[in-house]
Amino acid sequence: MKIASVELYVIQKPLKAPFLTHLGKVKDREGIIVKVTNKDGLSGFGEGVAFSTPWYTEETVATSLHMLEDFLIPLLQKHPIQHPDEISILFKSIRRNNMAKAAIETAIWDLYAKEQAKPLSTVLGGTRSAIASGVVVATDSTLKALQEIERYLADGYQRIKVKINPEQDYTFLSEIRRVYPNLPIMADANSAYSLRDIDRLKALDELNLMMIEQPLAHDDIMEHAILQKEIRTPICLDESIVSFDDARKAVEFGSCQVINIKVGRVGGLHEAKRIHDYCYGKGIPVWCGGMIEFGISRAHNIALASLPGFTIPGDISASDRFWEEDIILPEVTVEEGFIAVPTSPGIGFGLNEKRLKSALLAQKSYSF
Ligand code: OSB
Ligand code: MG
Repeated sequence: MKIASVELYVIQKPLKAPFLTHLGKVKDREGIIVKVTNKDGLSGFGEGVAFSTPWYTEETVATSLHMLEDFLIPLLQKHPIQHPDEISILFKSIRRNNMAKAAIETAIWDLYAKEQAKPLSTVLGGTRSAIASGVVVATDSTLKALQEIERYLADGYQRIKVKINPEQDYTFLSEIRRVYPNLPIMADANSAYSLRDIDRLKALDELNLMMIEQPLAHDDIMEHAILQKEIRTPICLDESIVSFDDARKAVEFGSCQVINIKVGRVGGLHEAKRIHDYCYGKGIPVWCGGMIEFGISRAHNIALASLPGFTIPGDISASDRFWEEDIILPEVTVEEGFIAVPTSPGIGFGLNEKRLKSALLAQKSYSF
């Protein structure tokens, strides 16, 4: 691969409606779009999915920019690569900062797939032509949640995830379960509980949830193993899994029965695929998590979720779940509960230059 330039676009757009968790509210989404261009003028795109503030992980848009500008782009300038798999080795000298790493790694995967004239899904080993789509309801009112669920089910979504915490769990979930006795429901706690809440969590067993996502601390593996022995509902880990080794340990210790794979959280597609391959071999189902993202990251998620181990509908919803207008063309759409996996080279979606421009806060360019 002969990289000629890297461009960074910092963008910001308001969400259609605020996204509420017990950790805070996301109203405006800031993000980074990375464009990597080769000597032949082909371009690949990636997206930095860190938020403006460090509520979900320690990274932010500003720390991502610092890492990209001062460490990651200079490393790439110094060390030409032949294949995107080499990037994770190159970036090993920099601790964590996984979302910054993934922003550029994913752009290089897209470019690589375009150089091969193959869809990214094919290059990654994907086997599906369409992926099952799920959606997240993030509100603090039962009535609003029920209204949203009704609308999303009419739109065809196959599975609903709701955010829970000790102030909004049993009563909230049982009301949804009463209205929808057979709906596939997941509950995501984003670390709102501790082992002292074991009885609260046990009480959820009767609600027939598909799983409970990240009930305990964001960096915990051990206590989730203790909790999983006490509850019947499968535990799914999100925040706790930031590397292949975390996934391996969580499976070995029995900390979870399901893993949410997010490309940004684990540092790129290479690591995401390693986690997938390991879980697939062990019979641990995985699904693709979401980051309230723009269309570029959404496109990478679609390619990843086409791999055979992604057997549970992920948090990959249509562009119009969050945006009046997304920054890609065409937009991501859900047809009868499925998103078609593109068959054109790379991620299979182009930038909507006009939309990008109207959302632009800053732009930087680096030549190689
Ligand atoms: O915990 O999965 C999460 C959004 C931002 C950060 C963390 C999470 C989420 C979501 C929504 O739950 C994912 C989406 O639909 O984009
Ligand atoms: Mg989560």
